[in-house]
Amino acid sequence: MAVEKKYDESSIQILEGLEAVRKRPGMYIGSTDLRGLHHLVWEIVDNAIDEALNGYGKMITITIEKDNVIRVDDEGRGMPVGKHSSGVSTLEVIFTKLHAGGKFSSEGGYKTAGGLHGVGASVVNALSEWLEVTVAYDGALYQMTFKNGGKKISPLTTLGKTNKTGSTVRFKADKAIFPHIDYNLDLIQERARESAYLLGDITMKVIDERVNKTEVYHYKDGLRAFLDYLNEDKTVLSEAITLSGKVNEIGVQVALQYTDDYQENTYSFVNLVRTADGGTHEVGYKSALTKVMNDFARKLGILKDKDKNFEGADVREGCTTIVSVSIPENLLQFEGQTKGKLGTPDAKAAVENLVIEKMTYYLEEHREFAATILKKIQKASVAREAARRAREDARKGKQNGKSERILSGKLAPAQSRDYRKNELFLVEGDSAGGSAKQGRDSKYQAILPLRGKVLNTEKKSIADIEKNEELNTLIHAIGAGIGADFEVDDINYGKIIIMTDADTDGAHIQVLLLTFFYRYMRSLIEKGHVYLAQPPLYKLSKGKNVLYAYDDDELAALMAKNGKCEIQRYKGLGEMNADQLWETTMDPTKRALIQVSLGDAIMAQRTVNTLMGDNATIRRTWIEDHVEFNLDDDFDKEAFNG
Ligand code: 28G
Repeated sequence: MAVEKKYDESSIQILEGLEAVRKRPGMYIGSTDLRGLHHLVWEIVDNAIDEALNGYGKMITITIEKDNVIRVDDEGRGMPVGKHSSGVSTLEVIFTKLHAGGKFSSEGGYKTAGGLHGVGASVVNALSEWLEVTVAYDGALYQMTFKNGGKKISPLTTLGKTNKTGSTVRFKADKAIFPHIDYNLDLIQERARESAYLLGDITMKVIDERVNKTEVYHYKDGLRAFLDYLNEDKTVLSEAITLSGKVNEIGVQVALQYTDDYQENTYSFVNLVRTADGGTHEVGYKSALTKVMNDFARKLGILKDKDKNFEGADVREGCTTIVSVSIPENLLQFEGQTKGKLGTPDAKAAVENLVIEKMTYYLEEHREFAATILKKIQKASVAREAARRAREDARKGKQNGKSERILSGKLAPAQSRDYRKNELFLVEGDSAGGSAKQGRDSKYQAILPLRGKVLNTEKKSIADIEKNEELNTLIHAIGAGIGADFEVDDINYGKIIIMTDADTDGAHIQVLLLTFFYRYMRSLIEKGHVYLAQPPLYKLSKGKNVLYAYDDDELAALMAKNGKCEIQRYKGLGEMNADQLWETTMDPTKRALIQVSLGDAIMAQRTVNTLMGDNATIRRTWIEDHVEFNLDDDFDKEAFNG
């Protein structure tokens, strides 16, 4: 009797645990927006990867089923179905007890950093409308199901016999928790592809049953293949260099390759998970490369005694790098709001020592490569110095009225001097710009119409950018410098709002502007100052009453509610008069802005590289895959590229 009572208590405790997750989902998965929604997928996939890394199962399949149900299959040993010490099955513990799922350090395998908080399967269960786990283990197929945030609805049932082993998890995210449930295939494919590159001989398969698409990712060449993929639309200047080794307890893998781009691209990973905000491993790599290149430049006489060292940015111009480290769980430390930054101090030393040693050796062995790359670095250094002098002049210009001259006739400024309340609207086209100027709240809202196409900053040097009239105006309007000299504290506007038509051209302008901000004013995005305006797609009129719909779902809902009305589809902002534009898109009390995250900007920049890179085949494939939303406005790359 006493024993039974104990089981009761423990099961009550378990349910309370999951209740806590439902009360404060943000504590466990960061947020309940699309990022948080996808976090559910990563949690389950990470467990499957752990099992594969322990040596069981070579294939992991992620399926997006028709009604946004996620299914993950692995070919591992199968989650244990036997009794746990608490009396219930281990399977039940994994899915109902906080922190019990997922990261099983006791097996001594390679542990994934597990995304944000690494809390695993039970959190996914807690945030699901229903979840079903099926295990093939020891000749039999077992199943257990849960609903309403992790309440068990069936005990462990045996479905039949099998000669396989493995686990399958299917779940439907709870709409009471996630306001918008729509999985992003690109994002899931991207993550699966990254994992496959980093894992080497494990296959990741992604199936989207909503659109009948299947992709299989398998790369036996690992990081080298990853680098090929990252640089596939660029012109490379060197072969791929791979460096790897183990320093103390930390495994380090680095792959780098120079291209003729002006941008640097560094991708870092800790235990297979992308560290979007870098951290100590990235710092170690960067300082090592700068040191090695400077030392070698002096050795070859490219830098003389009197010359200053090259800066890190010069050394990395055009260089694509992957830094991947594996760190034992007891040394893992993450920092930052989204825990995307590695804090482990030993990781810096490990990467730094390894790169200094192996890269020096590489340069010694490849003198010709060394000389070519060092000349390129020198050119970058000279150009950067020139741009810096020009910027300093521009800064002085701010005092002597140069900015005012650049902006006059283009910017309709706000009256207020309070940058926190001020908003800068970047508006596509002169006619919409005119309506925006008339309709705005001129106390706090400034309007900058964008006339021509926006320059593709991925392919331009900083000097080219400052010569471009459109971007130069934008730089002066924001008033906080550019590039390494950008000072987010000096901005003239708390919100920079991109307002374009809801068509392909508008999307392209957004993508180009976000790329510019990402490359040259990154902290503007990081600090949350960049937004996208959301103009309505439809106007519904019924007599004197006017309603607006912002997407097709909303249109359908409004039509169902209001019966017969007259419907106008807006082709662009220019079709709205000043009052309508204010009312639907600019009025702070009514509008719905989208705040741009760093992840959005990275996606934008990736899109620009695909659409405007050097490789036409990739571009064609991308357009075929993505440009189905607007077949009527055809995509003109040349016109767009300006
Ligand atoms: C399908 C989607 C996600 C998993 C396994 C396999 C085992 C396991 C998972 O054990 C509990 C704790 C330490 C042993 C381990 C099976 C040993 C023997 C496993 C997954 C028990 C966790 N047989 N496969 N967990 N350990 N796949 N896929 O989650 O003592 S989780």
